[in-house]
Amino acid sequence: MSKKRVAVIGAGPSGTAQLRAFQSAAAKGAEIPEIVCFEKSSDWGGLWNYTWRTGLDENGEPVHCSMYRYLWSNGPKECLEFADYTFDEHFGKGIGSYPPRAVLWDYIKGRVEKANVRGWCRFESPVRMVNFDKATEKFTVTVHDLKNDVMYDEVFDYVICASGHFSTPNVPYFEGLDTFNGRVLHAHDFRDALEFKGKDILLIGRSYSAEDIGSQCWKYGAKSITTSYRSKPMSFHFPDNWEQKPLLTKVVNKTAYFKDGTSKEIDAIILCTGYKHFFPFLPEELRLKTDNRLWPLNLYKGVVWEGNNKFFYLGMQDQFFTFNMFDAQAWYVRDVILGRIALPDAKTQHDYTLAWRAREETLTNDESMIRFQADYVKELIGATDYPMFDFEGVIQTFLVWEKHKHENIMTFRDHSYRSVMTGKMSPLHHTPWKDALDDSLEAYLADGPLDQPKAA
Ligand code: FAD
Ligand code: NA7
Repeated sequence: MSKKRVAVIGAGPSGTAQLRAFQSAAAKGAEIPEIVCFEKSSDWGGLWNYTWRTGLDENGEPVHCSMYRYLWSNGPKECLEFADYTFDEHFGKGIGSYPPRAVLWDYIKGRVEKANVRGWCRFESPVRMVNFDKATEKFTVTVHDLKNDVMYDEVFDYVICASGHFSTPNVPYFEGLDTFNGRVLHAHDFRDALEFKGKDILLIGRSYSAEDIGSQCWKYGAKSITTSYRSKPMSFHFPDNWEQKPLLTKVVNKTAYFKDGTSKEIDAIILCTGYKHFFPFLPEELRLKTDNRLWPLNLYKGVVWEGNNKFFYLGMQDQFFTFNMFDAQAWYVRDVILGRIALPDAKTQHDYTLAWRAREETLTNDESMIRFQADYVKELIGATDYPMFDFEGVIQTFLVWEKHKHENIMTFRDHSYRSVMTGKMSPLHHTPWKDALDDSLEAYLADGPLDQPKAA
């Protein structure tokens, strides 16, 4: 009998977790299917694979990357650590708790390089469509080989969608934007905070992007930062040149007007208004439709598409847990495909997701949300051979992270935490975050501060 075939769409942290999950089963002697991972860009790492490009890429594809220069981890690395590949193993020494993007990208790549699974990936190969044939119970995946500009179809038994959901911007309209005499962009297209040095900037939104892009711009010398919220203000103590306003109502020339009747002169507007789950390569019956939340519906165990149990999604939830949650999901999906986990009937699946949704709707604060996601990840790990870890330890680290952010949003990254995987305390980084202008891997891993490039 010919080998079963599995298609993975996307080689970001979720897709590469899936590759590692299958490889680890094979390393323990299991018979595994043939795995093909289609990745639209030319390298793996997903959002962590930075590009200076915005708009369309070198192949005319929408740029996937939403990350920017100088991005440092926004949570402690001890909360996202892989349980089967620690930071200490990768770097050969302890490193600080909030590494810059390049350092985390290196870590993500290190595990799959060690697993030797790059040969399973086809790069510059966006998936254009997936169709399921009810008669044969197989998927036809249509792929665009960008290097040779050839479209082709291949047949698979299972498809795993790991294409991410922080790439297609949600871009609301505000009156006057079309005649605003300054720069308007979405967070997705933000790249270099130095562009806003000396400028008065307005950010719309109150979540991670607004908080972090505002902080970047503050660090690199913006004159003032104004954040404008729809629901409620952020609860941090911001520096004196950062103020919070209710929602923008309109812009006239360079004046922004807010719901409370106040106004402010501004040079640039950055829409930190989140992202859309967007799957233009999927037919209606396989397409997940959700906003950014902890419990999207129609996914049994958060991963199995209830409408077709041979189709899976990874990483579609809003995220406190990231890399190790993607691992838990990937290991679970692997074990469904390997027949190690039997799925219940459709009603039981749906009742299960509704029960989690009901609990999700009772969550009132960050701690309850973190505990919710921790319970979910723990449940998945409990069903597989992914190494179980100390969840209460990670939850406590998240809570101290929150406390540090509330003490001072500009210094929280100067703290360090203990790894629940190794039991070791991470060292303090050699330079306070606000003074570390060089975000390179070399600068971060050096034993002391390197000569810093002058911010232009
Ligand atoms: P992605 O990283 O988005 O990867 C998806 C991959 O799928 C990409 O490589 C893409 O090219 C590919 N793809 C998409 N469509 C197709 C297609 N049709 N065919 C083939 N390939 C396709 N998390 C943290 O833990 N810490 C942080 O500090 C942090 N900071 C963040 C900052 C920003 C600005 C953003 C946007 C997110 C941040 N995140 C952070 C969360 C982030 O979502 C995860 O860390 C992680 O990147 C999600 O992995 P993923 O593989 O699910 O998706
Ligand atoms: P999020 O966390 O999904 O937040 C989106 C924000 O955008 C949130 O504050 C929303 O306000 C706001 N929003 C959305 N639509 C509007 C409109 N129409 N008007 C005003 N404000 C709006 O996205 P982020 O980009 O911040 O974070 C995504 C990931 O990037 C995250 O995982 C980080 O790790 C990095 P609301 O709060 O609903 O009032």
